[in-house]
Parts: sequence; C-alpha cells; structure tokens
Amino acid sequence: MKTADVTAVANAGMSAGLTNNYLTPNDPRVIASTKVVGGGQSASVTFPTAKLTKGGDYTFICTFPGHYVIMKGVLKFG
Ligand SMILES: [Cu+2]
Repeated sequence: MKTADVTAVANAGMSAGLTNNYLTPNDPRVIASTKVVGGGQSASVTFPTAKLTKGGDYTFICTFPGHYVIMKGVLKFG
C-alpha cells in the first residue's frame, strides 16, 4: 500500500477481524496480501508491478491489531 494509507488500512483491518485476515475485503488501497500466519510460519505473495509507480512510497505491514507500528517494511520500486 502507499505509505500514506498505512494507518487507515491497519485501523480498518482491525475492525474486519481475523476471519478477514485483518483486512477490509477488497480494500482498493491494498496492493497485495497474504492470510494471517503464525510465528515461525511464512507466506509469499505475487502481484503485478503495474500496480506500482516508479519512485512511489510503499510500505508493507502486518495488519494483526497493533503490529503495524513495528512490523513493517519499505517496498522500493524504481
Ligand atoms: Cu504481526
């Protein structure tokens, strides 16, 4: 997602709950997502780069409630 959308997406995801993997279904701000995974587990995701703009400001987060504050990273495309 765009970095500017992180807080709003995370807060909306909290309301969506575990059954929705803490994401609002079909949230247009979310470029790609995985299901919730536990500690020691892994997940991968594939998405078309056409959804990105070169030099754009993107962040990936964990949407489990409260985690996005520290469980996050930057996606660079350019
Ligand atoms: Cu997390």
